[in-house]
Amino acid sequence: MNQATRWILAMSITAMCGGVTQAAQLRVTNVGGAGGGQVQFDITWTDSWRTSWKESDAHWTNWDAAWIFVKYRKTGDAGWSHATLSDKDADHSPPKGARIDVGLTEKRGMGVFLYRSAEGKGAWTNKGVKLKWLHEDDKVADITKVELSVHALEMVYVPQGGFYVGSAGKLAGSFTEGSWKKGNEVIPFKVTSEAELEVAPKPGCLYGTAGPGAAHQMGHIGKLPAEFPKGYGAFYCMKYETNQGEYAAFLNQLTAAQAKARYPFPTIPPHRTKDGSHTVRKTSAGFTATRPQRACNWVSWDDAAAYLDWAGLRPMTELEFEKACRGPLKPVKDEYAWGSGELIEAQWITKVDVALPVPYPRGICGAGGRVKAGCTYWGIAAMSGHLRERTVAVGHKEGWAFTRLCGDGAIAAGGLSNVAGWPGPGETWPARGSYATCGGGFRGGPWYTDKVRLRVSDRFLSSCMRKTRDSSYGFRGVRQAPGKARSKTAAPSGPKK
Ligand SMILES: [Ca+2]
Ligand SMILES: [Ca+2]
Repeated sequence: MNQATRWILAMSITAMCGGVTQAAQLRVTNVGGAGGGQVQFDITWTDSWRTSWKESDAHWTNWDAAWIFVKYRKTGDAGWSHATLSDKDADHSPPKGARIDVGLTEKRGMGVFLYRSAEGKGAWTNKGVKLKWLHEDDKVADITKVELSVHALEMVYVPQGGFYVGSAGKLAGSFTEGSWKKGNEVIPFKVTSEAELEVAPKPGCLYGTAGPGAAHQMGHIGKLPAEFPKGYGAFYCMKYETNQGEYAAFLNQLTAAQAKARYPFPTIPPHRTKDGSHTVRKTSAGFTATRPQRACNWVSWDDAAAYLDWAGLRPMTELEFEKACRGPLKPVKDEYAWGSGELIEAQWITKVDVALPVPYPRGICGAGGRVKAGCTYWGIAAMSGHLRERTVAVGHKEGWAFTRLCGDGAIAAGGLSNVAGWPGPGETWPARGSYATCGGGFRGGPWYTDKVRLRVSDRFLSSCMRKTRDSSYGFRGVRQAPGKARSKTAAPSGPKK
């Protein structure tokens, strides 16, 4: 392990909040069809929470949730299909102490968020969850005659509210307020709504410190549309990078042609597989991962986009990335996702298997706990370091076509995502050296690089992407929160003066 590797976060083995480090795990069991077209199952995961706290005269509430979606296969189908769930929250049956909000893509129920209705933390089990499947809409007459599969991903609620982008320090292409002049310190810009936002080197506008042409450029000036997710509105962000077990489950439910296009292993150069970091393999029993909890590397943009479309999620924007890391706090010089400029002890994904970090938000752990666990203000793990995050670029015009449209659960026959406005596919990007300047990019840095690349506001490679796969490339998804995602008793989350 070289010096650079040591800095980088990844999976901190440090126990936090006095707890015992353990493998964070989510399990769905006892899946079956119930009466009335309902899909029933049990779900449990460790280190769940819901909490409220006060900061800078504002009250905040956040929680973690499972994003749950259902796939089915009829006899003779080549691949699995996405089940259309009822678009009405009340049609679903959460156990006592839980809430369910439906996530829609256009008007179709793609999945649900299941989360705590009251404050608490620790292991959380829900038995007998029932989701209403509109199976007749999917042309399934009898749900007991099809195979059912329930998927669940851990996510974290990032509440509505203003936040800053850009921070002081030596960064590549930080965002800045538009009155910034070259040679001066970055001026953090506050995002205060989802409305159209002017990007220009003028006072009151959003801009960046790298001009056109750079891999971390602000290559386009004009009005960033209202539909482009700015991070102000509430959204859910995956707690961890997509893991290898989740990716194998995805491959197993595609058609043979789709799976072939999305299976990384055959494309990994033999000398790069020696580290054993990527463990998804095709076997006689289907795709399996011998290290299912390990974050999924060796994925291209096209792989990530296809997974997110299939799961009913979407990529995050650069602005959402900074909100998910920093929360409502003022930027700190040289800060990492854990809210300080100090480096933390790290483990290297490809060399050791360690327990996933136990992330809790600021309201539970305080500032010191965040640093120890390497998690963001809201309790999201591994945003700085570990595998690179993928974001939709503010700095390139192609990214501006992105709306909040999420995946619809189905990908194209050839294995690509097919959601209007998403960057890519990679084959459409022009070659520019070994990187293409395009509407997608990287944030948060990988485990092995210069520590500067891990900083929240560093935009190195934020406006360009390699088309290929690499050991440091991972991804995670987000989804805007359904409108009613809030407490029954507390005020709506977000700043309350
Ligand atoms: Ca990361
Ligand atoms: Ca699709």
